[in-house]
Amino acid sequence: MKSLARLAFSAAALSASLSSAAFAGGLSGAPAPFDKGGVKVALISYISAGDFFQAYQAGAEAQAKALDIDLRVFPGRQDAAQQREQILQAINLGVAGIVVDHGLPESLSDVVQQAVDKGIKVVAFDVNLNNPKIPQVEQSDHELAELALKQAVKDNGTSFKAGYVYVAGFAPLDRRNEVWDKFKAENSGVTEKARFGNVSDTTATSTADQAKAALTANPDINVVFGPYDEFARGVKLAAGDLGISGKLKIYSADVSTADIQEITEEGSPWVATVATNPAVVGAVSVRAAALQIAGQDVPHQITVKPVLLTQEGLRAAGVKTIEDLAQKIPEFSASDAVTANWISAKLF
Ligand code: SR1
Repeated sequence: MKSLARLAFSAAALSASLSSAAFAGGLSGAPAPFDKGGVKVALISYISAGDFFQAYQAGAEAQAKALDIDLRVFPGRQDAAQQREQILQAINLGVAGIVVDHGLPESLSDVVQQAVDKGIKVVAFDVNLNNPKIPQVEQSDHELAELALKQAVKDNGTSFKAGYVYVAGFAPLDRRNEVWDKFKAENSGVTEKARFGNVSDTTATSTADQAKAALTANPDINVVFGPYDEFARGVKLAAGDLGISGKLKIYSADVSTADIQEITEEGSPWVATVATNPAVVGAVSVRAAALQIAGQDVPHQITVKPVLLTQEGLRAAGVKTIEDLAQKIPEFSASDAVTANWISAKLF
């Protein structure tokens, strides 16, 4: 309930701040078809549960509203067959653009090719569709993992016993995993004692169950690298239940208002995360579709850079919410990726 209220508030705030750019019947001074308005775009997600994906959707909706786009949101339920079906439904709806948010490339490539062949402009966020006509949006996952691990070394030195949370097959997690593999190869004092993880509609609680077993079997683990906020939440929950929060340090990816509360609370083992504002990433994805629909150039690789957020830094700056971050860190209020003079990209 609390998180629903928070989401509603964020979405309303985003929409309110953007709505002045659009008016019924299109955008003044925009290229066709945005001068007439009502351009249909589909947002087709593989995962909808969790703070990251809800905020990403809220940002996409806010940017769509500012562009007078009729955004059709297809909720993801980690179901590859359903996501394929939704892409076919979007094609039949006559959308001008499709944003594909996560998913399994092997079950998507032929249907997205059908969309491209029909002239529909497709954008991929965190799913490798390997198609020269489809721009790829990502959060610079290599840099994200490097920043988190650099902080882990700063705090713990180059010798520690690690727990690692990973599920293969998700593009951002696979890219972060490449950095973890390299990091271990370069730091012989770091031992991966346990690997676990789960991605589902209950990622945090399922990961907590696995973390409990892993931490109990390996009481010498003192660092956990869990580069997804739902993973970090699960490990923190397990550490609390086992009474070992004081001897563990968790390094993650992503941030939300709820995450900030968990990171900064007294005695929290979650000491750092590296993150973008997911609402900004959602807005960038919609802009990439809009620019293509308007016939304007879009780079093939679109990156929204993440920022290191430490427990110490958040506490010292008195940061309590994502809105606080947006006030203090320019990258959290807007990205200059894929903008144009007819697009309002300022979110907060
Ligand atoms: C299951 S993949 C989860 C990741 O997707 C997005 O890239 C977020 O950063 C999250 O960590």
